[in-house]
Amino acid sequence: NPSLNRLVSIIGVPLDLGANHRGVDIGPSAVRYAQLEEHLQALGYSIEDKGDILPNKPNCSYLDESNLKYLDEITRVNTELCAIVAEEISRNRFPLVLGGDHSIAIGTISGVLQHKQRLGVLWFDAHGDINTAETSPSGNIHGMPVAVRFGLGHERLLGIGGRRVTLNPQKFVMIGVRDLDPGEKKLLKKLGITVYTMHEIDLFGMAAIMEKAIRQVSDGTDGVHVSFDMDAMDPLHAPGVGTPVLGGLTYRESHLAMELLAAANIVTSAEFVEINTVLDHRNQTAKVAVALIRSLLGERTL
Ligand code: HAR
Ligand code: MN
Ligand code: MN
Ligand code: MN
Repeated sequence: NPSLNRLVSIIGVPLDLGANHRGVDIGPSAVRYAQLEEHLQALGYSIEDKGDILPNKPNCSYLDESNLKYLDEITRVNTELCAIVAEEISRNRFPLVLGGDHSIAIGTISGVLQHKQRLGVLWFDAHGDINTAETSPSGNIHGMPVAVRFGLGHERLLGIGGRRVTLNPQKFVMIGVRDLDPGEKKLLKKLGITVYTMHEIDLFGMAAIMEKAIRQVSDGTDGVHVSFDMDAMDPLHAPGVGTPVLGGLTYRESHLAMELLAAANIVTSAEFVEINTVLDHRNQTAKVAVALIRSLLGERTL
């Protein structure tokens, strides 16, 4: 086992153009305000905060292409994010990306893929995020990053990263899912993606699910990326999200998942997304995100 990378680079992406509510653009600030850097330093990490990738706020018509809202600006931000993530990995640093809406996973993962072609991904989310413009009920690109990373979607999004980098569906696992659109269900089945919905978590428990998930994404891969949408958690614990869905992960279930990942020592990059400060209560969701990051990076009670 490689020892946990003690060099962490924080990258903020205050992008909300991929979501249906404004407000996730303050996510990176909210997480920094919840003292992310101080907590990680206390754990022995050496932190470099790369600051934010600043999106422009378009004032024009949002439909750049049919059913792809703000395609231009989302492509530009993700292209920049891809380059920064790739750069931090080449410096042997662990990229920790703070969203922003989940469309930023397109850039984060394409950046990681520049160095780790055989990448495993753990996707924590209430949603599948595997729509294309054809299946999306909303045209919001935060519902599409998984499809893009499997090579399905608009040419502009597929081009991010400079070459056709795609993930292996066998090494992609979803956890906490409880809201899928009809087209997403079809595609998930067609690609054969492992989806642990809330039903499986209730039935078998998070520990058993994580044991299987960890094995699947770490066997035969050269890195594991964690993409954590805060709406994977129950709105009781993470109220500050744009698309809350009842019946999500409890505080302890999500922490247990992070703790087991820390113990397995497999994670090489991570992102925490969809923190909507406008809908949050006293920064609760950002604080929960920081607590999850601490667990993921190895903090223990004793
Ligand atoms: N599936 C719906 C859509 O495509 C809702 C997307 C959900 N929002 C997110 N992504 N927070 O996980 O519009
Ligand atoms: Mn403290
Ligand atoms: Mn998501
Ligand atoms: Mn979601």
